[in-house]
Amino acid sequence: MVNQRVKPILVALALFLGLFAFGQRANAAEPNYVISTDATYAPFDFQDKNNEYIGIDQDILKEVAKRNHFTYTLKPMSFNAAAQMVANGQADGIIAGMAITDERKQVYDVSDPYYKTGVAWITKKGSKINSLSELKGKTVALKSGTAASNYGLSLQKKYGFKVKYFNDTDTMYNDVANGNSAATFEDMPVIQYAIKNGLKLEIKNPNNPGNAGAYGFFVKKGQNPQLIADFNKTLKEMKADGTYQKIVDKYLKSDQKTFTGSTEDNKTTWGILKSNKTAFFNGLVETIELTVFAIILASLWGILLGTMGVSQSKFLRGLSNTIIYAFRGLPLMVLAFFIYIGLPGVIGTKIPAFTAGLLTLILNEGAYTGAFVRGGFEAVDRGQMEAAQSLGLPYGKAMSKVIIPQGLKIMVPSFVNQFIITLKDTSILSAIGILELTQTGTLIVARNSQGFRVWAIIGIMYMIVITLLTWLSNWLEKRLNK
Ligand code: ASN
Repeated sequence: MVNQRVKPILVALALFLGLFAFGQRANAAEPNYVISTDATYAPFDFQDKNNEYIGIDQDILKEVAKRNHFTYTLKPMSFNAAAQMVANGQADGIIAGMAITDERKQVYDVSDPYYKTGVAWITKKGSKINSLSELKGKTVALKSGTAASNYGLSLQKKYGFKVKYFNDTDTMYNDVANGNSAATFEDMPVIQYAIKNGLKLEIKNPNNPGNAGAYGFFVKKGQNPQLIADFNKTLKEMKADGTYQKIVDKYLKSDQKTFTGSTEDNKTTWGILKSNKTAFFNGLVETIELTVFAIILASLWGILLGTMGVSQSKFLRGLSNTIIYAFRGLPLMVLAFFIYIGLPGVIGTKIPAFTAGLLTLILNEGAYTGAFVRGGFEAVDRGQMEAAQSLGLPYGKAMSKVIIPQGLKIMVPSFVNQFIITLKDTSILSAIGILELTQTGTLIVARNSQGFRVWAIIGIMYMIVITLLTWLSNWLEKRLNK
């Protein structure tokens, strides 16, 4: 598994260096479809207590795949990123409680509608705000990229509220429930389900949803017509043979806890740890894998950049400076989105999330490493190089025998620092749906609403890994300084 993941990194690095011929060979077609989804959108898309994706959407999709003999890889992430993945060709289709709108029809092809929706406006339970005009000057929480948020925005001028964006529905709900935002806009079936399951919010327009419409399954325009045809055919069959109704009833006629586990499991820290042990463990492994690969590859890349930065060639120095300047200047998340969501649309090759995340870390951390490696070499006394050369050592030998060993010693504390930063930076990659520790935490909180306990557990897990990493680095440092 690891090999398969690392190989595309090398290919992607080659792509970045302009060796496009390399990239073409890696362009093997996926044997199955890639379908993106919203990571937390109950009752349509959410995780059960065994971390399996379930919900009305997921059950329909499973049935479509089964009846049409295809397999698929599911990519759960924020809705906004999930939709962009399809628009950019990173995913073949999206099922995410996604409303059919005219704007979306310009970018996507869409299936027949499969579920009725409309936009609700929502406040905290018992809030005295009863009309939209009372929102003047107050803050409204919206979820990036959604139809409900566009609807909210269309009312903003008229009612004079401020807006604040979230990436997922649960965090947005919490912001209103905690009283930070005065209201929010979200789809009627989604908020109704959450309230039924105990969320302390209130719908202000229960009988009068905005932009009434329906959900559909989307693919990129002009691509995968077969997938749409399969979906429509199966949807019709399922409506006729009762499967569709069974799926809907399964979720709407029972409590969310039936799927996500008892409150007992979720109430105590021990219960949370026990009932989510596999998820925590897998998240931890993913974080460690990302960190280890990133540390090794970014260090190698950084040492190369730093060495280029002190070389005799003006061209290599310029190149090193430019690369360091560019990748140090880019925020990590922008780089991750660029590689994962932007690049595939241009090069026509899907990049797995892990590969994209690792490449992001290598480029970003490598640039920082390059900068301190260059500085470390420069810090070695100039006289050392002159002395080595006057003793007859050629430049290369003088570098490898005299300058590099001394420079490396100077750099050791910076390396240790960079390793720890790399570990912490892996959490940003949760934005592209990598199921590392932070994303694991987000999904568990979405299920049990125990933010304090879950984030405390996740925080402690990071601290343990950071402590181990620091010990290891200190040990290495001592050995190097002997
Ligand atoms: N209901 C949203 C939309 O149609 C999608 C979502 O939030 N999962 O834009």
